[in-house]
This record gives sequence, C-alpha cells and structure tokens, in this order.
Amino acid sequence: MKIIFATGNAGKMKEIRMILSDLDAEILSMKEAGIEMEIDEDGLTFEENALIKARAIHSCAADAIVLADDSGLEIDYLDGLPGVYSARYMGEDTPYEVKNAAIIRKLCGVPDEERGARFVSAIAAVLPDGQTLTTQGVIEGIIAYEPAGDEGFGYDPIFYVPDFHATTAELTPEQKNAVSHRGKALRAMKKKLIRYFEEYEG
Ligand code: ITT
Repeated sequence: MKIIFATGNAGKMKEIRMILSDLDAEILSMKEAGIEMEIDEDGLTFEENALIKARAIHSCAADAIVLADDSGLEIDYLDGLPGVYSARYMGEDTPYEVKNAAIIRKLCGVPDEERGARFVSAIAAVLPDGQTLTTQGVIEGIIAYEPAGDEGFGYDPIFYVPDFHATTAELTPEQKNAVSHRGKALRAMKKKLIRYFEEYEG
C-alpha cells in the first residue's frame, strides 16, 4: 500500500510519519513522490480544504492512496481567527516568532477564561477508486501569556494545554501526537482505511 501525503509542511510531515508508523504502508511526502503543485486552498472549512488538497494530488497519482491535512488554530477572543487562514495569517512568509508575539499582544490583559483556543485538523483521503473519506480531530487549550518551548512548529509555542501545564512546543513529539488534533484525526483515518481495505480484500 502506497500513501502519498499532500503536504509541503515539514513539521506536519514529521508528525504524520510517526503517527502512521504502525501502518503496513509506504508513506511518501509530495516531494518524495515527485509531485510539485501550487494548490489554491479556497475552501471555507478545514474539511473542504483537506479534500481540495487530496483531490489535486490524486489527479497526478491515481494509483496511490492520497491523504491531506488541513488544520489551524481557532482563538475564541479573535472570533475563531486565524482558523482556516492559519498558514496565511499575517502573511505566509512571516516568521512564527512574529505571528505568535502579535497574537499574545492582541490578548494582552485578557483573563484565562477568555483565552480559549483549539487546534483543529481535518484529514481527507482519496482512494485509488476515487472514493473519499474524512475525519476530524480537536485539542482544546488556551493562548499562553508568553511563548514557550522549541518542539513542534507554527503556533505550538503559544498553545498552552492546562492538563500538561505546558505548551504543545514543550511536549515531546510522542506526548503531542498522543493528544493532538492531528493525532486524533489520523488515528480515526487509520481505522477507516483498515476497515475499507478489509472490505475491499474480503
Ligand atoms: P500544507 O497545506 O502543505 O499541508 P500548510 O502549513 O499550508 O501546509 P495548512 O494550510 O493546513 O497547512 O495550515 C495549517 C497551519 O495551522 C500551519 O501552517 C500552522 O500555522 C497551524 N497549525 C496547524 N497544526 C499545527 C500544529 O500542530 N502546531 C502548530 N501550528 C499548527
């Protein structure tokens, strides 16, 4: 079984490889599969965008299973922003130190109970027969008062998980994958894929 993951984000790809490591499958990034493509992520939801990415890559690799993740950080105090715009928020090329510092400034003086936020991940699969599957995972937290930690990527240094008394950038990759939006959504997708192939082979 060959799986191509439709992402150009190296941080995501590292997590995905760990989470899918127990699957009896060859996992290739887009780059490893020799596919280079600009994809217009113009969907209004995480699920729509994940399907857009997976379908775009499936059009170049119809014999593989194509998976895609669309994810982001929803901040209650900012009415759900950056949400589906998480990668593009304040400019795609703006360093995350700058974006994270700006978010913390926007929430200056805001108490814990109004700092609620969640990471959301939608995973889409396009199977060789064209059938699609989707799953979603969420992790709840609050926006930290200052960035902390060097693990992970993106908004991890400002996403504080009260149960761990730490940001997701302070967790080990194993700890993060065990509780994260992406870990939950990918494990649910693994179950769906296994069920699909049992039916397919049976
Ligand atoms: P691909 O579309 O190529 O997969 P991308 O980075 O553009 O890469 P998205 O459009 O799904 O991916 O945007 C997700 C953004 O949300 C990502 O760039 C981060 O800023 C943020 N994000 C998602 N999951 C995260 C996580 O686990 N930790 C930190 N930030 C995360």
